[in-house]
Amino acid sequence: MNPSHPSRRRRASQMGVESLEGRQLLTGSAGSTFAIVPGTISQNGGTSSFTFTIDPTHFTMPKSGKIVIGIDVATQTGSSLVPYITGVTDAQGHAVAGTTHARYTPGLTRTATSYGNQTSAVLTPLTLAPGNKAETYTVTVKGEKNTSGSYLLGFYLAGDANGDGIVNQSDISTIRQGIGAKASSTTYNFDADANRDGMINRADLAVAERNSGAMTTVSPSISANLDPASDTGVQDRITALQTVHFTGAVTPGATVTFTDSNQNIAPVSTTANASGNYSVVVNLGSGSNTFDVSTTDAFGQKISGTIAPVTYDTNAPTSLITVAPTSSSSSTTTTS
Ligand SMILES: [Ca+2]
Ligand SMILES: [Ca+2]
Repeated sequence: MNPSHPSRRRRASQMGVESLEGRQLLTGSAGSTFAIVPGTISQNGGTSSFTFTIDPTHFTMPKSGKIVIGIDVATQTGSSLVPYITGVTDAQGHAVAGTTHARYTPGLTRTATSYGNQTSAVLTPLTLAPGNKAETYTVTVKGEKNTSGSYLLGFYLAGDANGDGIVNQSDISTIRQGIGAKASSTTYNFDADANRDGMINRADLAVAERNSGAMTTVSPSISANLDPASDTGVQDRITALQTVHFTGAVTPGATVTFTDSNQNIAPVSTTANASGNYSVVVNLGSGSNTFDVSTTDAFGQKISGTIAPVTYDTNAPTSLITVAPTSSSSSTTTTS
Protein backbone atom coordinates (compact mmCIF):
# COMPACT_ATOMS: atom_id res chain seq x y z
CA MET A 1 0.00 0.00 0.00
CA ASN A 2 1.16 3.46 -0.76
CA PRO A 3 1.38 5.39 2.51
CA SER A 4 0.03 8.46 0.77
CA HIS A 5 -3.17 6.54 0.09
CA PRO A 6 -4.10 5.15 3.49
CA SER A 7 -7.76 4.93 2.65
CA ARG A 8 -7.37 3.31 -0.72
CA ARG A 9 -8.71 -0.18 -1.08
CA ARG A 10 -7.69 -2.57 -3.71
CA ARG A 11 -10.16 -4.05 -6.07
CA ALA A 12 -10.77 -7.61 -7.00
CA SER A 13 -9.21 -8.14 -10.39
CA GLN A 14 -12.32 -9.82 -11.76
CA MET A 15 -15.40 -7.82 -12.38
CA GLY A 16 -18.88 -9.27 -12.22
CA VAL A 17 -20.32 -11.03 -9.24
CA GLU A 18 -16.96 -11.90 -7.77
CA SER A 19 -15.94 -8.29 -7.45
CA LEU A 20 -19.32 -7.27 -6.12
CA GLU A 21 -18.92 -9.80 -3.38
CA GLY A 22 -15.42 -8.53 -2.79
CA ARG A 23 -16.76 -5.04 -2.69
CA GLN A 24 -19.44 -6.02 -0.22
CA LEU A 25 -16.87 -7.55 2.01
CA LEU A 26 -14.37 -4.79 1.35
CA THR A 27 -11.53 -7.17 1.82
CA GLY A 28 -8.22 -6.13 0.38
CA SER A 29 -7.71 -8.23 -2.70
CA ALA A 30 -5.51 -7.72 -5.71
CA GLY A 31 -6.69 -5.39 -8.40
CA SER A 32 -6.41 -1.95 -9.79
CA THR A 33 -9.89 -0.64 -10.55
CA PHE A 34 -10.39 2.75 -8.92
CA ALA A 35 -14.07 3.10 -9.84
CA ILE A 36 -16.86 0.69 -10.74
CA VAL A 37 -19.97 1.93 -12.44
CA PRO A 38 -23.01 -0.18 -13.32
CA GLY A 39 -25.12 0.50 -16.37
CA THR A 40 -27.90 -0.96 -18.47
CA ILE A 41 -28.63 -1.10 -22.18
CA SER A 42 -32.39 -1.41 -22.33
CA GLN A 43 -32.91 -1.75 -26.10
CA ASN A 44 -31.48 -4.63 -28.10
CA GLY A 45 -28.44 -3.31 -29.92
CA GLY A 46 -28.80 0.02 -28.13
CA THR A 47 -26.28 2.14 -26.33
CA SER A 48 -25.77 3.53 -22.84
CA SER A 49 -23.40 6.23 -21.65
CA PHE A 50 -21.68 7.33 -18.47
CA THR A 51 -20.17 10.76 -17.94
CA PHE A 52 -17.23 11.09 -15.58
CA THR A 53 -14.94 13.87 -14.44
CA ILE A 54 -11.16 14.07 -14.38
CA ASP A 55 -10.24 16.82 -11.94
CA PRO A 56 -6.90 18.01 -10.58
CA THR A 57 -7.93 17.28 -7.00
CA HIS A 58 -8.38 13.56 -7.57
CA PHE A 59 -6.01 12.94 -10.48
CA THR A 60 -2.33 13.69 -10.93
CA MET A 61 -1.21 13.90 -14.52
CA PRO A 62 1.95 12.21 -15.72
CA LYS A 63 4.64 14.38 -17.33
CA SER A 64 2.98 14.18 -20.73
CA GLY A 65 -0.10 15.91 -19.34
CA LYS A 66 -2.24 13.01 -20.57
CA ILE A 67 -3.36 10.41 -18.09
CA VAL A 68 -4.09 7.05 -19.67
CA ILE A 69 -7.28 5.64 -18.19
CA GLY A 70 -8.28 2.07 -18.91
CA ILE A 71 -11.95 1.19 -19.05
CA ASP A 72 -13.03 -2.43 -18.80
CA VAL A 73 -16.54 -3.57 -19.44
CA ALA A 74 -18.10 -6.81 -18.24
CA THR A 75 -21.58 -8.22 -18.17
CA GLN A 76 -23.45 -8.44 -14.92
CA THR A 77 -24.52 -11.87 -13.80
CA GLY A 78 -27.54 -13.12 -15.70
CA SER A 79 -27.13 -10.60 -18.49
CA SER A 80 -26.93 -11.84 -22.08
CA LEU A 81 -25.44 -8.54 -23.16
CA VAL A 82 -22.37 -8.59 -25.37
CA PRO A 83 -20.99 -5.16 -24.43
CA TYR A 84 -18.62 -3.15 -26.53
CA ILE A 85 -17.17 0.26 -25.65
CA THR A 86 -17.72 2.28 -28.78
CA GLY A 87 -15.60 5.17 -27.60
CA VAL A 88 -14.90 8.05 -25.28
CA THR A 89 -15.87 11.63 -26.10
CA ASP A 90 -14.88 14.93 -24.52
CA ALA A 91 -17.21 17.63 -23.22
CA GLN A 92 -17.64 18.97 -26.76
CA GLY A 93 -18.66 15.55 -28.04
CA HIS A 94 -15.44 14.91 -29.94
CA ALA A 95 -13.92 11.44 -29.86
CA VAL A 96 -10.81 11.36 -27.68
CA ALA A 97 -7.84 10.99 -29.99
CA GLY A 98 -5.55 8.06 -29.33
CA THR A 99 -8.19 5.84 -27.73
CA THR A 100 -7.35 2.21 -28.43
CA HIS A 101 -9.37 -0.98 -28.11
CA ALA A 102 -8.33 -4.38 -26.91
CA ARG A 103 -10.34 -7.49 -27.37
CA TYR A 104 -9.61 -10.83 -25.87
CA THR A 105 -8.69 -13.58 -28.21
CA PRO A 106 -11.80 -15.72 -28.68
CA GLY A 107 -11.20 -19.20 -27.40
CA LEU A 108 -9.37 -18.24 -24.24
CA THR A 109 -11.13 -19.65 -21.23
CA ARG A 110 -13.04 -17.35 -18.94
CA THR A 111 -10.84 -18.15 -15.99
CA ALA A 112 -7.77 -17.52 -18.06
CA THR A 113 -8.83 -14.08 -19.09
CA SER A 114 -10.84 -13.19 -16.01
CA TYR A 115 -13.52 -11.67 -18.18
CA GLY A 116 -14.02 -14.19 -20.94
CA ASN A 117 -14.27 -13.08 -24.53
CA GLN A 118 -17.53 -11.19 -24.16
CA THR A 119 -15.68 -8.05 -23.36
CA SER A 120 -13.42 -5.38 -24.63
CA ALA A 121 -11.45 -2.64 -22.98
CA VAL A 122 -10.23 0.72 -24.09
CA LEU A 123 -7.24 2.81 -23.16
CA THR A 124 -7.96 6.49 -23.45
CA PRO A 125 -5.48 9.36 -22.94
CA LEU A 126 -7.28 12.16 -21.10
CA THR A 127 -6.31 15.69 -20.22
CA LEU A 128 -7.51 18.35 -17.85
CA ALA A 129 -9.31 21.35 -19.32
CA PRO A 130 -7.17 24.44 -20.07
CA GLY A 131 -5.94 26.09 -16.88
CA ASN A 132 -5.71 22.68 -15.16
CA LYS A 133 -9.44 22.61 -14.63
CA ALA A 134 -11.76 19.64 -14.38
CA GLU A 135 -12.85 18.07 -17.66
CA THR A 136 -15.77 15.75 -18.27
CA TYR A 137 -15.76 12.77 -20.59
CA THR A 138 -18.41 10.32 -21.69
CA VAL A 139 -17.91 6.64 -22.37
CA THR A 140 -20.50 4.84 -24.47
CA VAL A 141 -21.28 1.13 -24.42
CA LYS A 142 -23.17 -0.68 -27.19
CA GLY A 143 -24.97 -4.01 -27.11
CA GLU A 144 -23.34 -6.03 -29.85
CA LYS A 145 -25.11 -8.85 -31.72
CA ASN A 146 -28.40 -7.10 -31.02
CA THR A 147 -28.16 -7.80 -27.28
CA SER A 148 -29.22 -5.78 -24.25
CA GLY A 149 -28.74 -6.01 -20.51
CA SER A 150 -26.67 -4.86 -17.57
CA TYR A 151 -22.96 -4.25 -17.44
CA LEU A 152 -20.22 -2.93 -15.21
CA LEU A 153 -17.58 -0.43 -16.22
CA GLY A 154 -14.29 -0.66 -14.38
CA PHE A 155 -11.90 2.29 -14.52
CA TYR A 156 -8.21 1.80 -13.89
CA LEU A 157 -4.94 3.64 -14.25
CA ALA A 158 -3.26 1.93 -17.17
CA GLY A 159 -0.07 0.32 -15.92
CA ASP A 160 -0.98 0.35 -12.22
CA ALA A 161 0.06 -3.27 -11.85
CA ASN A 162 -0.21 -3.37 -8.05
CA GLY A 163 -3.45 -1.40 -7.76
CA ASP A 164 -2.31 1.23 -5.29
CA GLY A 165 -3.61 4.17 -7.30
CA ILE A 166 -0.27 5.36 -8.66
CA VAL A 167 1.79 4.31 -11.65
CA ASN A 168 5.47 4.22 -10.82
CA GLN A 169 8.71 2.28 -11.16
CA SER A 170 7.39 -0.58 -9.06
CA ASP A 171 4.62 -1.20 -11.60
CA ILE A 172 7.01 -0.92 -14.50
CA SER A 173 9.27 -3.54 -12.92
CA THR A 174 6.32 -5.87 -12.37
CA ILE A 175 5.24 -5.58 -15.99
CA ARG A 176 8.78 -6.05 -17.24
CA GLN A 177 9.06 -9.26 -15.23
CA GLY A 178 5.77 -10.48 -16.66
CA ILE A 179 6.65 -10.00 -20.31
CA GLY A 180 5.81 -13.08 -22.31
CA ALA A 181 2.92 -14.23 -20.12
CA LYS A 182 -0.35 -14.98 -21.85
CA ALA A 183 -3.78 -15.12 -20.25
CA SER A 184 -3.67 -18.91 -20.39
CA SER A 185 -0.49 -19.12 -18.33
CA THR A 186 -0.22 -19.28 -14.55
CA THR A 187 2.22 -16.36 -14.47
CA TYR A 188 -0.28 -14.01 -16.11
CA ASN A 189 -0.99 -10.94 -13.98
CA PHE A 190 -4.21 -9.30 -15.08
CA ASP A 191 -3.24 -5.89 -13.74
CA ALA A 192 0.09 -5.97 -15.50
CA ASP A 193 -1.82 -6.45 -18.75
CA ALA A 194 -2.32 -2.70 -19.12
CA ASN A 195 -4.17 -2.92 -22.43
CA ARG A 196 -6.15 -6.03 -21.42
CA ASP A 197 -5.44 -7.91 -24.60
CA GLY A 198 -4.64 -11.18 -22.87
CA MET A 199 -0.88 -10.98 -23.14
CA ILE A 200 1.85 -9.07 -21.36
CA ASN A 201 4.38 -7.58 -23.68
CA ARG A 202 6.28 -4.43 -24.56
CA ALA A 203 3.05 -2.63 -25.43
CA ASP A 204 1.98 -2.86 -21.78
CA LEU A 205 5.38 -1.70 -20.64
CA ALA A 206 5.19 1.28 -22.99
CA VAL A 207 1.77 2.24 -21.62
CA ALA A 208 3.02 2.09 -18.03
CA GLU A 209 6.11 4.14 -18.85
CA ARG A 210 4.01 6.73 -20.61
CA ASN A 211 1.62 6.83 -17.64
CA SER A 212 4.34 6.93 -14.99
CA GLY A 213 3.48 9.55 -12.39
CA ALA A 214 -0.27 9.20 -12.92
CA MET A 215 -2.15 9.01 -9.67
CA THR A 216 -5.73 8.96 -8.42
CA THR A 217 -7.37 9.18 -5.03
CA VAL A 218 -10.75 7.99 -6.33
CA SER A 219 -11.73 4.90 -4.36
CA PRO A 220 -14.08 2.13 -5.51
CA SER A 221 -15.36 1.45 -2.02
CA ILE A 222 -16.71 2.97 1.15
CA SER A 223 -16.40 1.67 4.67
CA ALA A 224 -18.63 2.44 7.65
CA ASN A 225 -17.35 1.63 11.11
CA LEU A 226 -19.31 2.09 14.31
CA ASP A 227 -17.09 3.96 16.77
CA PRO A 228 -16.36 1.52 19.62
CA ALA A 229 -17.05 4.38 22.02
CA SER A 230 -20.63 4.43 20.70
CA ASP A 231 -21.13 0.74 21.43
CA THR A 232 -21.67 0.42 25.17
CA GLY A 233 -20.74 -2.73 27.01
CA VAL A 234 -19.73 -5.59 24.79
CA GLN A 235 -18.89 -4.56 21.22
CA ASP A 236 -21.99 -6.16 19.76
CA ARG A 237 -23.67 -3.22 18.00
CA ILE A 238 -26.21 -3.11 20.84
CA THR A 239 -25.86 0.18 22.66
CA ALA A 240 -27.48 2.21 25.40
CA LEU A 241 -26.63 5.44 23.56
CA GLN A 242 -29.26 7.06 21.37
CA THR A 243 -26.66 8.98 19.38
CA VAL A 244 -23.86 7.02 17.75
CA HIS A 245 -20.79 7.89 15.74
CA PHE A 246 -19.60 6.26 12.52
CA THR A 247 -16.32 6.77 10.72
CA GLY A 248 -15.15 5.46 7.39
CA ALA A 249 -13.05 5.92 4.29
CA VAL A 250 -14.19 6.84 0.80
CA THR A 251 -13.03 9.00 -2.12
CA PRO A 252 -11.75 12.33 -0.73
CA GLY A 253 -14.43 15.03 -0.82
CA ALA A 254 -17.23 12.55 -1.50
CA THR A 255 -20.63 13.12 0.04
CA VAL A 256 -21.80 10.35 2.36
CA THR A 257 -25.42 9.92 3.42
CA PHE A 258 -26.81 7.64 6.09
CA THR A 259 -30.50 6.87 5.61
CA ASP A 260 -32.62 4.89 8.05
CA SER A 261 -34.12 1.96 6.12
CA ASN A 262 -37.32 2.32 8.12
CA GLN A 263 -37.40 6.06 7.47
CA ASN A 264 -38.00 6.81 11.12
CA ILE A 265 -35.06 9.17 11.27
CA ALA A 266 -34.11 11.95 8.85
CA PRO A 267 -31.13 11.18 6.60
CA VAL A 268 -27.78 12.56 7.73
CA SER A 269 -25.10 13.66 5.27
CA THR A 270 -21.47 14.60 5.55
CA THR A 271 -18.46 15.16 3.32
CA ALA A 272 -15.22 13.22 3.45
CA ASN A 273 -12.06 15.22 4.11
CA ALA A 274 -9.07 15.56 1.80
CA SER A 275 -7.72 12.22 3.04
CA GLY A 276 -11.01 10.45 2.33
CA ASN A 277 -12.01 10.06 5.96
CA TYR A 278 -15.49 10.92 7.12
CA SER A 279 -17.25 11.11 10.45
CA VAL A 280 -20.96 11.24 11.06
CA VAL A 281 -23.22 11.28 14.12
CA VAL A 282 -26.53 9.49 13.74
CA ASN A 283 -29.56 9.28 16.00
CA LEU A 284 -31.06 5.88 16.67
CA GLY A 285 -34.66 4.84 17.07
CA SER A 286 -35.63 2.32 19.71
CA GLY A 287 -34.70 -1.22 18.77
CA SER A 288 -32.88 -2.27 15.64
CA ASN A 289 -31.71 0.42 13.20
CA THR A 290 -30.63 -0.44 9.69
CA PHE A 291 -28.86 2.22 7.66
CA ASP A 292 -28.39 2.54 3.95
CA VAL A 293 -25.11 4.28 3.24
CA SER A 294 -24.66 6.01 -0.09
CA THR A 295 -21.90 8.10 -1.55
CA THR A 296 -21.27 10.17 -4.64
CA ASP A 297 -17.76 11.26 -5.57
CA ALA A 298 -16.28 13.87 -7.88
CA PHE A 299 -15.52 11.26 -10.54
CA GLY A 300 -19.24 10.53 -10.83
CA GLN A 301 -19.23 7.19 -9.07
CA LYS A 302 -22.16 6.34 -6.82
CA ILE A 303 -21.95 3.55 -4.28
CA SER A 304 -24.72 2.45 -1.95
CA GLY A 305 -25.50 -0.40 0.35
CA THR A 306 -26.79 -1.46 3.72
CA ILE A 307 -24.67 -1.86 6.82
CA ALA A 308 -25.19 -4.22 9.75
CA PRO A 309 -27.95 -3.04 12.11
CA VAL A 310 -27.29 -1.14 15.31
CA THR A 311 -29.69 -1.71 18.18
CA TYR A 312 -30.59 1.03 20.63
CA ASP A 313 -31.57 -0.56 23.93
CA THR A 314 -31.74 1.51 27.10
CA ASN A 315 -31.18 -1.71 29.01
CA ALA A 316 -27.98 -2.50 27.14
CA PRO A 317 -25.05 -3.02 29.49
CA THR A 318 -22.91 0.08 29.87
CA SER A 319 -20.03 -1.46 31.81
CA LEU A 320 -16.67 -1.28 30.14
CA ILE A 321 -15.78 -4.78 29.14
CA THR A 322 -12.62 -5.08 27.14
CA VAL A 323 -13.04 -7.05 23.93
CA ALA A 324 -11.35 -7.25 20.59
CA PRO A 325 -11.88 -3.88 18.89
CA THR A 326 -12.44 -5.34 15.44
CA SER A 327 -15.95 -6.57 16.26
CA SER A 328 -17.52 -3.20 15.56
CA SER A 329 -16.42 -3.03 11.98
CA SER A 330 -18.86 -3.31 9.15
CA SER A 331 -19.03 -2.51 5.51
CA THR A 332 -21.42 -1.37 2.88
CA THR A 333 -22.35 -3.04 -0.32
CA THR A 334 -22.26 -1.50 -3.73
CA THR A 335 -25.27 -2.69 -5.55
CA SER A 336 -26.50 0.65 -6.79
CA1 LIG B 1 1.04 1.11 -8.66
CA1 LIG C 1 -1.30 -6.54 -22.99
